[in-house]
Amino acid sequence: VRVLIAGADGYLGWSLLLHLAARGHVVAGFDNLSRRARVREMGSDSATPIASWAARLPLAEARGIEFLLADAAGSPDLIAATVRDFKPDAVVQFAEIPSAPYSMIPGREWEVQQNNLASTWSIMNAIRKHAPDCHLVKLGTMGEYGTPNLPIPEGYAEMLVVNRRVGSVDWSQTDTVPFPRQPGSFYHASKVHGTINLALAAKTWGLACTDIQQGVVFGCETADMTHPDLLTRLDFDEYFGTAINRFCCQAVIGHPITVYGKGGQTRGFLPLADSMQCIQLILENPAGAGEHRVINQIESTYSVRELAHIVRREALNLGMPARVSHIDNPRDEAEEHFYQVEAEKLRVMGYVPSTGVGAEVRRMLITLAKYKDRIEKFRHVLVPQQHWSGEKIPCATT
Ligand code: USQ
Repeated sequence: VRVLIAGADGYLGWSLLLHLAARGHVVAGFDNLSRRARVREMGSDSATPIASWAARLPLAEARGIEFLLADAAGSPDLIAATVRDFKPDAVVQFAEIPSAPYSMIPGREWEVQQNNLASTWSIMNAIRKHAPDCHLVKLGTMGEYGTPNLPIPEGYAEMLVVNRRVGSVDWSQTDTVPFPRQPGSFYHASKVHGTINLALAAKTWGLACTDIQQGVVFGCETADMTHPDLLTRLDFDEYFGTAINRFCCQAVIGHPITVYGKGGQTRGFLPLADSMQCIQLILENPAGAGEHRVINQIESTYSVRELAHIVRREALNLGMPARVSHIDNPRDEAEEHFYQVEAEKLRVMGYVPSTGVGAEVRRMLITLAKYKDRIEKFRHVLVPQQHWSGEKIPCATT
């Protein structure tokens, strides 16, 4: 498959470039390096010492990967020319700002939505114009659904409206409709807007679209990162770090593991290597023309509290003095709730989970211990301050 990856310098993008190139696919990628800049602006850095863009260029070239500087949101003409010249069979859209807390900073809400909508928009247009048979694989999020008191299907569901009086008639009727999206941040809302645009592009332009509703990814390496120069980034600050990755960095430097509120928040998680395996399967089994295919991409579900204790257990076994601390929840979210997710499509395609969460956490702790000094230097970014109300005050231990 000829694959063009938008957002190729990020956590998932760089990992996917290496993964696909190692498996015989023809790969090109582009990025505007904004993730590097935003993490620096938030006062942090990647825990792993990633190669600079200039140093990544020859590493990519040596693997036959074309690697370009381009801004998906800001340069639609350049994106169109790239699609025209590379003639991809598939484009993977990762070029979005992926942070819920960042999107709740007063004044940044629209920056996130504008970037995320514009980048997908320029890719959809480029495909429509220059590669109408190309498969668009867009990264959405499980957070689009929120935490309804219902099992979450893969995108669409039968809806039964019971006994609604319209005029003088009582109606009870079913239809297949998009499952309700209830995002909990302006970032998650941007992904919902993306889903709506993708569904419409499939329906009206005939684009072949896969909309991945991915859970929280964790892990700091894959089998393709055979040398430290090939490592992908791993963020641990309150904005761009995510639950397990942050917990492991905290454990490595003996900082309390920060469970927000009661910790009953349950989410779908999957290791980085499994995210790569799933996207490869999706690329090798494309959606049909005019199809908006929604896939829930998770390995299994856990509460944040359970995960914190798994990280603590694995860290203690490695002699790290880890402890779990509950702190005020800066977010507006349910802390105890029902959560059941249907995630069958990838299993049908052949997805086999590679490892258990405990084993992957252990591997992460061993790798991250090598970069303890880098994490220690940014200890101040571990306690969250950005509240969903817009206020910025450090969260206290409860
Ligand atoms: N949480 C903690 N302690 C922390 C960090 C997070 O208790 O130190 C809790 C949060 O309150 C939340 C849960 O862990 O309930 C997940 O938070 P997260 O920061 O790991 O993930 P989230 O903000 O939901 O977003 C991340 C990625 C995003 C992706 C999403 C998948 O940043 O790009 O879309 O995971 S999902 O969560 O399924 O929507």
